[in-house]
Amino acid sequence: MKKILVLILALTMMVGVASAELKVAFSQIGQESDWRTANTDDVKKAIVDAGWELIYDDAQQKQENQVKALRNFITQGVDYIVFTAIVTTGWDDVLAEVKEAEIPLILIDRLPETSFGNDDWYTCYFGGDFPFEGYKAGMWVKNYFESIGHKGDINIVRLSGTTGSDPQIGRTKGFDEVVAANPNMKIVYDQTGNFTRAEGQAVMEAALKAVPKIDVLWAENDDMALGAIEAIKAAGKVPGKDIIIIGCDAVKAAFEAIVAGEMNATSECTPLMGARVVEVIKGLEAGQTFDKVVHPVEYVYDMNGGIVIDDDGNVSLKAADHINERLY
Ligand code: GZL
Repeated sequence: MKKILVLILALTMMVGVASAELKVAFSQIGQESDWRTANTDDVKKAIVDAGWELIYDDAQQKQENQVKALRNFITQGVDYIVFTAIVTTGWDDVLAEVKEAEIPLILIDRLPETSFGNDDWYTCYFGGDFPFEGYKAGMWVKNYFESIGHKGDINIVRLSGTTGSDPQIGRTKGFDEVVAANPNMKIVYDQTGNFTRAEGQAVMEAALKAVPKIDVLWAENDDMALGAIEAIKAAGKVPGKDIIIIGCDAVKAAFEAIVAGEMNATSECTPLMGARVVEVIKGLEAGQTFDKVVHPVEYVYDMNGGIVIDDDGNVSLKAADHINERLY
């Protein structure tokens, strides 16, 4: 009996030590938005809470810094790499080196593209369905204006995200599908605000000077919408009334603006990816395999709920009913 207890204790200690020795590297884009901060905090906390060693790099919005970080991770001999790519292209060489080093690559948030012709260079991806997020935003605009009996054109200003990033490409594509199907929806001004409040405010200032009549602001993230609201106020207009504003991400600051009447809707994109990262690493350690691409369920939140947002007839949810559960 004593021998069995000693064996169980030894095995427990071995598993414990093995798990603590895992080195998990995380290449993050930067700190450009509330969404990014929530994403960083959630993933870092999950890795540390799992008892693993975290090697973290903040690329400060520069692709070249992410390439350097990935090469450093290889040199350090990490066990896993968690990676979100600031833009979709320009990764072939370094991702080939990661594959060569046989380090499992767990993709979150933004997907990079490669010319490898297969998908065996990464383990799995978890992140928003960006075209669908944009599509739902477009459907919300279409159906909201129908619900208030609007007649005639709907003049839309678009603040797009970081040019060439997966969410910018996807959200623009999805929203444009709705515009193509509804000739009264007109994109009258279209510039990147690079997912930041400051640039969103600056671009909206220019749009207000250039466009005589703006009905809608569609911002591809909430931070740009919140920056634009300051420009709209400075121009003597009432945000949420003179100009209907829909953002993307569904961060708490957007819920607060909607409840305050200064914003009208936001298409959700969850930043909470830490649990999935830990689930995948623990599963891989136990020999499991995973679906290549997994998207979380995501909603649209607005002033009153009830606006149809997709082809299945799903409707928006009232932001005020969900603001207390929003932790970021
Ligand atoms: C989307 C994410 C985007 C957010 C922005 O998954 O990559 O980057 O929508 C963030 O807020 O800057």
